[in-house]
Amino acid sequence: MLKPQDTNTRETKVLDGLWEFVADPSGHGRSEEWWTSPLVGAQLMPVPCSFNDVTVDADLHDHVGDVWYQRTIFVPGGWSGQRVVVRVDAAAHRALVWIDNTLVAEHEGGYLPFEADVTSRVTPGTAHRVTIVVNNELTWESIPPGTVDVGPDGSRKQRYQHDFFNYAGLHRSVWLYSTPRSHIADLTVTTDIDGTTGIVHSTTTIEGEVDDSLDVHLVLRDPEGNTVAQGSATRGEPNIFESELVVTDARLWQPGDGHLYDMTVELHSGDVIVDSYVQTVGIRTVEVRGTEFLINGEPFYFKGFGMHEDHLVRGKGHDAASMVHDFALLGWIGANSFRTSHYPYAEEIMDYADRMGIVVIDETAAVGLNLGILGGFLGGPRTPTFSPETIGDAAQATHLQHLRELIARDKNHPSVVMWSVANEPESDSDESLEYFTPIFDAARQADPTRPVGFVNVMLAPPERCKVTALGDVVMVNRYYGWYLNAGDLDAAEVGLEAELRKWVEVHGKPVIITEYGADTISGLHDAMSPPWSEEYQADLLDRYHEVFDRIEGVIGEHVWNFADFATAPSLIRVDGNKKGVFSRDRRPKLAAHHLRRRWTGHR
Ligand code: GCB
Repeated sequence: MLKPQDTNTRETKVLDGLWEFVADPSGHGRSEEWWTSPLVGAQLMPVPCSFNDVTVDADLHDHVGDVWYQRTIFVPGGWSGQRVVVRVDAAAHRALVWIDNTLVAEHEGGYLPFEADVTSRVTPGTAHRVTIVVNNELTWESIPPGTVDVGPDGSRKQRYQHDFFNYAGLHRSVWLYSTPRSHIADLTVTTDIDGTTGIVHSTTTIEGEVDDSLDVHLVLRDPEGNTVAQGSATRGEPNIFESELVVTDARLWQPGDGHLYDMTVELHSGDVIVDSYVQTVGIRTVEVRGTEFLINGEPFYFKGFGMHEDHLVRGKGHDAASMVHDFALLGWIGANSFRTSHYPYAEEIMDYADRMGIVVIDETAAVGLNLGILGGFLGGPRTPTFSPETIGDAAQATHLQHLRELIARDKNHPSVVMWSVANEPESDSDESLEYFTPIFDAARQADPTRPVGFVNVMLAPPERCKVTALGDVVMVNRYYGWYLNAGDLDAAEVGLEAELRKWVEVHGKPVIITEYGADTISGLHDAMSPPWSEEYQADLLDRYHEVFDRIEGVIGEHVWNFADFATAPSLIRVDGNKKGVFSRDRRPKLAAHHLRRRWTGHR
């Protein structure tokens, strides 16, 4: 799905700002058809933003169910004759959209965009009412999963297995945009390198009135605006055009050097430009060979973090200032990569990663597919995860749809070097293998160019994990020295080293430690380095690094987490998860300085 943009044939209108908003705790809105008139008793709510922390209303903070957003939009008169589209970048976790009294879109999944062609529903030059109902319930059919407990008084509580707060609302921009009726509907770009030559393959899909007069012309320009390659595409099927542009002496997209070309794709009918779209292109290759992860044929070592979209007040609402600041901190500390733990991040973040030369492991929202974690760590019986009563066919269908939508959105980002299909699911049972086989197949079918993996949990060690065999890379989260051997870094070091060696030996694939870390209270210092102190976090990371450096086959380290983040209330979470190397307001803890020394050589 193409991101909206302004070109000589397209126009966008971002609908961010304050919307009318009401929570619907009794769930009457749908039967009372609240979209048919102005919302009663509404307050103003910022978009994009999670609704949970903006006010000081505890009921709204913990609200489970529907919330309603509404505003008036004005469709520019100049859009007459154009195709008009409404697009929602993210509505957590599902939404319905009405223009005036007509339902125009419906979407499941909180982290990916959806849109609707509303040309026949709007009149350019007039105002219309847009109403969006957003529902935040997590169930056995949603990704991520969860359950809703209903109390005797009808009150509802959301339960979930994952360790971050279930923020909800319109987390990213809402757009109205125009395209020509016959338009470029999709683009898929893949790149190859042959010596110093870059090859850019692209597939352009068009929709609308598809007649024989149409053809597609492409021009690739460097950042200075010089044309480096151009050509016409070959028509395969009536609505699909293929092209290959060859760039001599190509400057590659590389980690640390986000060199991007602009590819202007024009749909022509004779001399008339029917539609145009500008796609950024980074020329690079990705390959797994033995225990190496190669970018442009060179071994790459991942240094960075698992992150979260998480900020004070805004929750998961996207904000450009915070994004630029977080990337500045990634640069300061010497990180070259991150994982979009545990869901797809805003498209603006992916664009910025392309531009900054930051490598991304792009993860689905499949987190918490594991009902055995608590029992497993406490040594008790483990509840099976994959069953008809819990995570079964319905969740798998949601997962597959979400994965395909993620790849459709992010396939053209050079920064994305791998798909992570899930975080810490149950992975040592036959049922887990059965569940994940079609998921890996779907990822490879949707994108044959990138490695695929999933993130393994400590309860499924190398000899027992059945799902790792499906992936190209081993990704493991390990908490020796925290959930195991707390306070004993000598024992932690021994356990970690033995296990990592086993992963390399048993699977013979590159190993990335996608999580390791310790909860740490900013400002808690102690000469004896006990758990929760800044010294302990720094010491633990240093110990892990000594182990990583001894093992060939370990090709990456992503500390958990970049910054402290909000979670559901729990006795092991004091004001959220404190494993950040930066506090929630982005101040470095002692460990940040250790990492900076390791990753940049800075003294
Ligand atoms: C994990 C999870 C992550 C948690 C982290 C922790 O393994 O993947 O979501 O936040 O552990 O801090 O417990």
